[in-house]
Amino acid sequence: MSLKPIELISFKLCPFVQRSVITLREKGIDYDITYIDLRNKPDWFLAISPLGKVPVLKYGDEVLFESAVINEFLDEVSPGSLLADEPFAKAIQRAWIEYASQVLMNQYMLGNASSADDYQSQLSAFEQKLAQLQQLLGEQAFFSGDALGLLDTSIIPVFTRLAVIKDKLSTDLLKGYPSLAAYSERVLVRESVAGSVVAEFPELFVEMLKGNGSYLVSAAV
Ligand SMILES: N[C@@H](CCC(=O)N[C@@H](CS)C(=O)NCC(=O)O)C(=O)O
Repeated sequence: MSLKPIELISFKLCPFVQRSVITLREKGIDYDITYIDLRNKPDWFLAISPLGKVPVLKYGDEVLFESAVINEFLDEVSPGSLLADEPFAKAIQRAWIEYASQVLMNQYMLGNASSADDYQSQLSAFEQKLAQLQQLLGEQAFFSGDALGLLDTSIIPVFTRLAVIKDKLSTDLLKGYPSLAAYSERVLVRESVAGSVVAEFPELFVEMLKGNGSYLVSAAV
């Protein structure tokens, strides 16, 4: 199947866009990427994005939004599949992809918590999710099973950010989760993942946390 030109509208720090970039790269699909500033959204972007959110995928003259939907579309129009075949197994993967969105939101709230109390309550919610994720992973190499799938492309942005928090802020939030730490090492070195964020991502990410008055940065907890 020949594809129409693909352009992904992105914000350099957005984990939801990163999901789609990983998917594009895992599937070997050619794409262009256009970065916008979410604090100053261009009119052309507001005209095509129903919720004013990235990612938006331009497919020829048409427009698609919502990262999980974009990823399934990309998966369907390219060879091979990153989702399970069997309907129930596929449904479970979709359910956990939705769950992964909640983990990303939780991680955002944790990073941007500005008081010790808020940080602690976000941390306990985040750790509950890490425990559930570790249980879900079990002995598997990937959340999707033996091979990386859409569930992985949806959750990996969490690990990209945890690695920056560890390297730049000396806080290892995966310390009590050895299987997740091993998973993180396994996936972050993949070309599709390493190339899914801009080279200056770690600095930009820490700058954003600082700008939001992050307790994680100020207390170097
Ligand atoms: N459910 C959406 C979430 C996308 C989202 O929240 N994007 C954020 C940036 S990471 C955004 O564009 N926010 C702009 C705004 O809310 O004004 C998806 O999965 O694509």
